[in-house]
Amino acid sequence: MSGKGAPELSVKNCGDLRVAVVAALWHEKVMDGLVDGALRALHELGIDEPTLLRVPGSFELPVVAKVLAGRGYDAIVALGVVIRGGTPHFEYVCQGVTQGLTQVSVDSGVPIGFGVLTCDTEEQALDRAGIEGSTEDKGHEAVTAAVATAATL
Ligand code: DLZ
Repeated sequence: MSGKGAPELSVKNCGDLRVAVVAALWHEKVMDGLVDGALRALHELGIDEPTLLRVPGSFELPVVAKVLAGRGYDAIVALGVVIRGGTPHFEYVCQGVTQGLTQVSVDSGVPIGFGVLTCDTEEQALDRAGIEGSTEDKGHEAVTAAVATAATL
């Protein structure tokens, strides 16, 4: 299951890459799907001992990604789910996590797979979570993109 419009990436000889996954805790059912998809993708790539860290919310993903980028990982995968509520908080969290992860990746030179869902409803998020009935598997996609990028460096 790959996402609509997402390329099929062929990634080889990457079993020795050091990969860390950092995942937020908000929206447990969706997050469980994203984390499962990410770990499945890593297993398929022969990366069987990834680091998995959990953070309270998506806003905390960039700071942990920054510390991990300084610890010699070849690729990092950031997973989170932000669902629009009735306040501007959604925009602030989405902007913070997106800009934060971009800055960490570009400044450190460590690829970061962007597996942060920003959705209007939980239904949209579940459709991308890689669980039964989903049409997309964004945790899996984020790992493949990060590892494919690391393999080119
Ligand atoms: C506060 C908040 C809200 C309203 N919504 C979400 C969300 O949908 N997804 C998510 O991952 N985190 C959310 N948070 C928590 C923030 O990311 C952050 O953890 C808190 O503001 C504390 O810094």
